[in-house]
Amino acid sequence: MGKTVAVLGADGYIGWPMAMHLSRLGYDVVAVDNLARRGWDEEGGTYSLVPIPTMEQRVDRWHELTGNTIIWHHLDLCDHKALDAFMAEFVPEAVVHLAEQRSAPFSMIDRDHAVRTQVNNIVGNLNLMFAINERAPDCHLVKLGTMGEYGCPNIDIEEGYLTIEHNGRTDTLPYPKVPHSFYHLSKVADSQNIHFGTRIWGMRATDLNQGVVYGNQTQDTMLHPDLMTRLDFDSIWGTALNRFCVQAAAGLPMTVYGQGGQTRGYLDIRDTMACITLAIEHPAERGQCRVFNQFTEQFNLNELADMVLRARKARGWETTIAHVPNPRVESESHYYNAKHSALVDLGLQPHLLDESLLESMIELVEQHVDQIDPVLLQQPSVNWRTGGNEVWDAYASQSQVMAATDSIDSLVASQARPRAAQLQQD
Ligand code: NAD
Ligand code: USQ
Repeated sequence: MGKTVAVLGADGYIGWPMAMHLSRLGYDVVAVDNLARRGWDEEGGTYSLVPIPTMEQRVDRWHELTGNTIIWHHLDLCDHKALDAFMAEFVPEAVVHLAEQRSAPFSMIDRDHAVRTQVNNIVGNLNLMFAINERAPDCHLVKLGTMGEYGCPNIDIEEGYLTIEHNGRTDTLPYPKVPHSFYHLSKVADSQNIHFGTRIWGMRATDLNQGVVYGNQTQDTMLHPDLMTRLDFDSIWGTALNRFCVQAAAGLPMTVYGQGGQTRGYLDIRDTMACITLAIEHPAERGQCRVFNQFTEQFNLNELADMVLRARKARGWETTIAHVPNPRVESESHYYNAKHSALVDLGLQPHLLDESLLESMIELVEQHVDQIDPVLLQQPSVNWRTGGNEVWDAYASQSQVMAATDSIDSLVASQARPRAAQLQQD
């Protein structure tokens, strides 16, 4: 009998490959999700470029191909009674908590989306902490935070804590945070709550401040098309590198926001699998709130766009870059030096972003190029100062009309589908 690990957010981009990865390693995996993300896609007319089957289909296919069982559990972390019963039933050794609203632009659409993001993320995380404390106090909470919690300070970023000397006295305190969005702020609140939980209850916790993840292929997703994970490319859910690869494939300019000096930490999805596994295999002590910066390389946007341009040029394909007005409020030229040695010290062997990885991303995108909606791809629909714009309004209002005619069950159970393509036909 293996050790039980609950993967929360298992229907998501990281969660599904994570569930398979741990299952292959011999863990008894319980995959949890409330399918909220499929609903948010319906709401905004967005979709995964790579079609993704339902959770039922995914776990069935995984079992058929490997003989391994992933238990699928539909559950909302904001439903504290259901979460409490879940923890009492499974008493997992570790919980990998990925189940949050993860888009910065989504959180900046308007008051409603900021509130929904913070309530979903902060309340879900608090419910989980209480359920762990009451039902499985020895359980190790492995929580996905984000590098964007720190912002871009003009000093080196440490791994979670900073030793400060002030007026002749010295202390080691949580690193000061200047986050990028209401979404990133929700992660800061989670980090504070987790830190407090380790102090008052002796909870074990690892807070993984992750950079931007890229790539779609792991050992397990490549087994069968039904095991693929999602690929977001629109301006709400698609991260810059995904968007650049898809824009280039569609023959459109890559949209670098502003000057393009914005620097972030990045890592391959295979390294995300490895980092989370390392955290589980080397658990935090009771009462310890460990913070690891989870990324392997840092790039600015101009460098990322140049890398895509060069990879395509090697194939003889032309690619252009457009510096568009920045819809976000952020520094476009700044110092950035974030430490990230703790996971390497535990044994992480990074896959760096090279041409072969970019080639595989470009190839994957090429296979689905006919599914691209150019409006969703190209036009930012959220501005940090003014919120959702006319692009957001157009897709969201169409979505409401269509939702009125669809049953909610068919919406969440259906595979992500090109709603935008349907909209264009209307
Ligand atoms: P995703 O949106 O693809 O997946 C998140 C999943 O969580 C979705 O399937 C969603 O339905 C589920 N979920 C949300 N709220 C829930 C709730 N209340 N109860 C149950 N399920 C819920 O996101 P992702 O890219 O896989 O990211 C996973 C985690 O990693 C997030 O916490 C995100 O903030 C963090 N992260 C992601 C990246 C990245 O580049 N993708 C980088 C840093 C940190
Ligand atoms: N950007 C562009 N062009 C685009 C899209 C984005 O220049 O077409 C810029 C943004 O302005 C920003 C940078 O790229 O400066 C990063 O934006 P992003 O959309 O790639 O990623 P971000 O919003 O930071 O969020 C993503 C995930 C989030 C995670 C975060 C890690 O969606 O869940 O927390 O990466 S981090 O950036 O380290 O905080």
